[in-house]
Amino acid sequence: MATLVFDAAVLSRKDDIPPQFVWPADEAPSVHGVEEIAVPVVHIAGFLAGDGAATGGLRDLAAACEKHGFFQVVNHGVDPALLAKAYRCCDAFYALPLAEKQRAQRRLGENHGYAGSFVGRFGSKLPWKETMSFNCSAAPEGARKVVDYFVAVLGEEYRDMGEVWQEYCDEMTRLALDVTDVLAACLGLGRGALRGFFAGDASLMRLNHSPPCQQPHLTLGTGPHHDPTSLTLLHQDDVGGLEVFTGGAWRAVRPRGDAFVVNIGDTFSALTNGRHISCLHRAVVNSSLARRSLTFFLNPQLDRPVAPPAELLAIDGRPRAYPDFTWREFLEFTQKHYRSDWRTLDAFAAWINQGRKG
Ligand SMILES: *[C@@H]1O[C@H](CO)[C@@H](O)[C@H](O)[C@H]1NC(C)=O
Ligand SMILES: *[C@@H]1O[C@H](CO)[C@@H](O)[C@H](O)[C@H]1NC(C)=O
Ligand SMILES: O=C(O)CCC(=O)C(=O)O
Repeated sequence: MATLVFDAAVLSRKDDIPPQFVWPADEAPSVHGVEEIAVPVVHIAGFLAGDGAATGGLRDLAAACEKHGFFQVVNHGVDPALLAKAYRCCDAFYALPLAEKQRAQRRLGENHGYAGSFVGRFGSKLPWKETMSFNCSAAPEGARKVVDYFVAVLGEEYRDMGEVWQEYCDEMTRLALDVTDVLAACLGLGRGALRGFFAGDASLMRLNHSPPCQQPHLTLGTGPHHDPTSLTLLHQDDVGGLEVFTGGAWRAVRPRGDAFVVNIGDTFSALTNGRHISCLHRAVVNSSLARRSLTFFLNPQLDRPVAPPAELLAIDGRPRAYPDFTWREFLEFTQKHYRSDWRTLDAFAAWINQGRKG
């Protein structure tokens, strides 16, 4: 298979983008732009303090989770200085010469490392971006995981960068678990009802960088997909570009510096017996500005059975929507059998129900 190397500095100046990056007309972004989506904004600190105004918004939030699974969180307690530091580290990493970034090269079948050359990806429609991904976990043995990873793959000079991402990931896990409390309330469960499910989490952090693109309407920074993961906390820079497919149309999520965009992933949807929805989303690119987004994916421990809490099934009264599975199995399924699209969870459930063959 031919290796195409994603060299941001070269590609961003090309008047005609290589054909591998050209998406079919029915998937390419509209030249006219799209309408914005108004998603609920949850005040995390207020909710945790039991503030009536914050908890009053839960009805809108529950409705959004049952319709498309996207919302934003503010008053989330993440220090703006940490976020600024994270973007500086993101820029510093992507500004490195290609060969330096490739020292962290992500290998086929792995979920961590630098990906800029898209060897072995499903399909030929390549996203206009480079990514750097790494594991993180709030489990005691995960406390130094991020720093250790940066030092191990890139060297001692990257310890400070690793420290920033360690701190950022620690904050993301804290915030993601706070968000599970809000979602538990939406589901009629007690506070903390979903936290235990994520003990010993196998979470993932990904830094996305889409350089400027001279033909932004032919390509996508991130193709349409569902997140197979549990909860995604995304911060996009002020260039914007994140879009959600809901009500039969793509809609843009306007960037908001003080907010994280949260979306429900397939695994969380299964945990709620299908009550909360995982929705198709993508990102478009810009002709004059590089676009960056920082995505944190909360995942349970690899071998913990994903099954709705008994209390939820009792409230819900509906039969089980999905068979029991583990995150390890689902992750492997998305890596080996099936790219993440809108049918992944159903295809996976069918594969389990047919005896996990193939
Ligand atoms: C990262 O986590 C995945 C599972 O979530 C695991 O398969 C992989 O080996 C881990 N990699 C590192 C470098 O810790
Ligand atoms: C690029 O970003 C700027 C600033 O956010 C915006 O005004 C412009 O419309 C964007 N262009 C494209 C092609 O997305
Ligand atoms: O490019 C983006 O900001 C979207 C990222 C995303 O959806 C993902 O990494 O799953």
